[in-house]
Amino acid sequence: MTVKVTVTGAAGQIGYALLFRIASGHLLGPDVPVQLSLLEITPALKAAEGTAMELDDCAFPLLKGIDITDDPNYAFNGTNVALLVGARPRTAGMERGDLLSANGGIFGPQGRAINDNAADDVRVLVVGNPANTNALIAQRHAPDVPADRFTAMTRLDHNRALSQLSSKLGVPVTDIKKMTIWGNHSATQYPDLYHAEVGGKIAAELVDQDWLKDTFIPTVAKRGAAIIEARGASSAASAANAAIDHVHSWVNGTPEGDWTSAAIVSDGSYGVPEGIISSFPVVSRNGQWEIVQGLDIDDFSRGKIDASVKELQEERDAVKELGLI
Ligand code: NAX
Repeated sequence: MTVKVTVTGAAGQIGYALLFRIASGHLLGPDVPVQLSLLEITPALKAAEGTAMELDDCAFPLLKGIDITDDPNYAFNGTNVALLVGARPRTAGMERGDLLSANGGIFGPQGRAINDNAADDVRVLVVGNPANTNALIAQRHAPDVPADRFTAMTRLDHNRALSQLSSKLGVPVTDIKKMTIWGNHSATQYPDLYHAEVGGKIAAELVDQDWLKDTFIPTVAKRGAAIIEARGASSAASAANAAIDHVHSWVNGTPEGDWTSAAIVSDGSYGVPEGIISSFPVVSRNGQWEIVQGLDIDDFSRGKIDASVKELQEERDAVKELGLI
C-alpha cells in the first residue's frame, strides 16, 4: 500500500536533502511506495515545484506522485507520516515570546489540519525549531489524534553524540549502544554517557570526566552553531538524515539490545512532568515508542536533566500564557 508522506518547508534546505531520500525508499523501506505532499508558504511554491521537477527526473520506482500546496488541509489529507520542517526562524531583535508566537501561528493550524484530515495511523515528527514546543503546540491542536503520535527530533543530537564518542575512542559507531539525549533540542540538552555502552563497557568509564563534562557535552549541544560557523548555513543533510532515522526506527522498530533518542510526550517517567515533549531513551515496538525504564540517574545526570526539563516547562508556560495551547 502506498504511504502518504507530507513534508512542510519542502522548498527549504532540509526539505531539499530529505525529499530525495524519502522518494528513494530510505524512510520506510525499499518495498514501500510513497506519495509525497509538499506544503509551503505561497511565495515558495515555485521553488517547491522546481524540487518536484527534479524528483520527477530521478524516475524513482517507489514514487507514486507529488502534490504541492500552500493549504495545510489539503497537504495533510490522508497523510500517514507528517514531517513538520518549515518554521519561523529567530531573527535579530526577536524576543522568545515573538518567536513562540510566530511558530504558534504555524504549528497550531497545522496541528488542527492534521487532526481534521490525516489518516488514523498518522505519525508526526517536528523538526522545525523550537522543535519540542512546536510539537507540543501541534499536539494540543489535535485532540482526536493520540498524543503519542506527536514527536520532536533529537536524533541529530543523538547521532552527533555517537560520532563524537566514536572518534574520541577510535571505535566504529556501530560499537556504541544505548546513547541517550535527554530534554530539549537546545543547548541545555543532556547527552548521557553513563548509560551508553562501548563493547559492553559503560562509556563514561572509558573517557576522563573532564572530557565528558567540558568537551563532549558542550560539543554535542553546540554542534549546530559550529556547523553554521563553518558552513555559513545550518545543518541540512545531517538533519534530513536524522529525520529519516527517526521515522525509520519508529515504523520498523529499534534493534534488540539497543535504544535511541526521541522527544515524545512525557508520561511522568524520570520525573519529567507529564504532557511536555521531552527527549528520552526510547525503543520502538509495534510502531510505538516506549520509554526505557529503570535506569539509575546519578546526581550529575539528575541536575542536567532537570535543567533542560525546566527550560521545556518555561517554554510550555510561555505558550500557555500567549494562548497558543
Ligand atoms: P529553511 O529556511 O531553508 O527552510 C524552511 C522552509 O520552511 C522555507 O522554505 C519556508 O518557506 C518554509 N516555511 C515557513 N513557514 C512555513 C509554513 N507555515 N508552512 C510551510 N512551510 C513553511 O530552513 P531549514 O534549514 O530547512 O530548517 C528548517 C527548520 O529545521 C528550522 O526551524 C531549523 O531551525 C530546524 N532544524 C532543526 C534541527 C533539529 O535537530 N531538530 C536541526 C536542523 C535545523 O536547524
